[in-house]
Amino acid sequence: MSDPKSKADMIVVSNRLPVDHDPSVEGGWRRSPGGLVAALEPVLQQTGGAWVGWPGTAGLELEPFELDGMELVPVTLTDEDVELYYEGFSNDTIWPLYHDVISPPAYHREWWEAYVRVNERFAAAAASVAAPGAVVWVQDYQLQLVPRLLRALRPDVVIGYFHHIPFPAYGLFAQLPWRKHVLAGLVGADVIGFQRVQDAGNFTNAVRRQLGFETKSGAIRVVADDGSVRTAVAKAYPISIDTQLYDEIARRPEVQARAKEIRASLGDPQTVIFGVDRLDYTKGIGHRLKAYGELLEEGRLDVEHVTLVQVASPSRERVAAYMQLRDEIELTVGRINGDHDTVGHTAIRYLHHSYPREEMVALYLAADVMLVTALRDGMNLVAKEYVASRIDSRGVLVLSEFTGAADELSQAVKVNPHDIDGLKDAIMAAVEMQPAEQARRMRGLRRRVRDHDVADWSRRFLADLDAVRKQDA
Ligand code: GDG
Repeated sequence: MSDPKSKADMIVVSNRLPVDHDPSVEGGWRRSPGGLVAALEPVLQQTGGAWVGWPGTAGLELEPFELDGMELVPVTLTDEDVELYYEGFSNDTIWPLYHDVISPPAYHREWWEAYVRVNERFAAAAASVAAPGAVVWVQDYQLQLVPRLLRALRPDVVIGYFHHIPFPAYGLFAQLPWRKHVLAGLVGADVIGFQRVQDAGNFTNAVRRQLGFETKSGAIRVVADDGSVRTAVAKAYPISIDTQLYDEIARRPEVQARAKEIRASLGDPQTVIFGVDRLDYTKGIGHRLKAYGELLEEGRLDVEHVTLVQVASPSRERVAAYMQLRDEIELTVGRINGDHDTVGHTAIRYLHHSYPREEMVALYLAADVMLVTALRDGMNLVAKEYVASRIDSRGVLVLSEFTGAADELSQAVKVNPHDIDGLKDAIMAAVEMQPAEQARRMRGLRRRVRDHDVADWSRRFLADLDAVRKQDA
């Protein structure tokens, strides 16, 4: 990669750029949707900042370029990097380990070597674009080594890191053969952000036990190889959504009309239950189907009056655990539908697709009950999007206590998805909840997502980084 034209004072580093290379669309770039982009784009545009990331196509070598007031700095990944660093170490080692080993993590030395190599490449790209004293914000578990590598290259910059997924309890984290390297990578940052207080606690505990550093209420005394000492801070910054945008989309007449159309196309059942997740074993889709299937079996729910719509968006389709999960889910859906469908009514409308955001909001508006039954989830934005879309203050959110969102969304119907009987009772309580009670809970939930949106999240994180910068200066 050649040196970018100009240096930036604010830089975001993430596995993916906020745009995907796609020669079939005009201009050659398709914007990735999502909260992170929505939150950070205005900040980068104001500061003339840069975004370092992979453009989403293996082998693509591109010079840095400008898009909508941001400098985009593409990092090249070969086919082999994608297989070993991304699908391998990131998604088949770290992802299952950090989600409480719901699926067994695989530990392969050549995956780790690729992870180190690619993290070095990201750190070098960030170092080349950073102005003196710049603020660099690294995102997520694919890049845990970047803070330390970047600090070695550029001791002048202020480094933040945000971890979007859970940080596991010590007894699980300790399995990782490269645990010391990963922790040393992360404490290279000045501020290390987590979704939940519990994640930050698990992290500082691991740092104490593996690196021997003293920690006190989130402040970590980091001792470098040369004996010099600095302080890093580990703290919770629960991420959120662009609440205003969901509210606005839900008010559009065409979206409300579409919600009615969806219900009609399902045969206008009394109750529409809805789930939407990436097809991932962390999301508890199988547990949800089991509970729903038993309720139909026992006659507590009747297929003439209720339908479950399950959107499972395709995800990580080249990783073996995901292929197996898809087979299991589709077998279960087929069985339940085979047992309970009538000619006019279906028990589960299963959709293995991705939909535009407007369609998602229409589905949120069409859903009387929203099921979020993750076995482990950093935050879970679907829960917040459902609440933000319910401008009518109706609908019931059933929410797993193992999501970050459960810390904030206290008026949801909380469940332990491992407890199938408890989950069944929670679904029934949601189906039978009176409108007044729905409204009371939904108003409280809406207040929370209105007052804490994604802009508030990035403001809080960046304010803490700015305080470090001022201190250094
Ligand atoms: C990770 C952490 C944390 C899904 N299907 C479609 C679609 N989506 C959108 C949802 C939501 C997003 O994808 C999924 O976000 P989640 O938070 O629910 O889950 P992860 O993808 O696992 O995200 C998670 C998050 O990072 C942020 O820090 O909350 O814990 O695992 O926005 O709406 N969007 C569209 N069509 C789909 O079919 N348009």
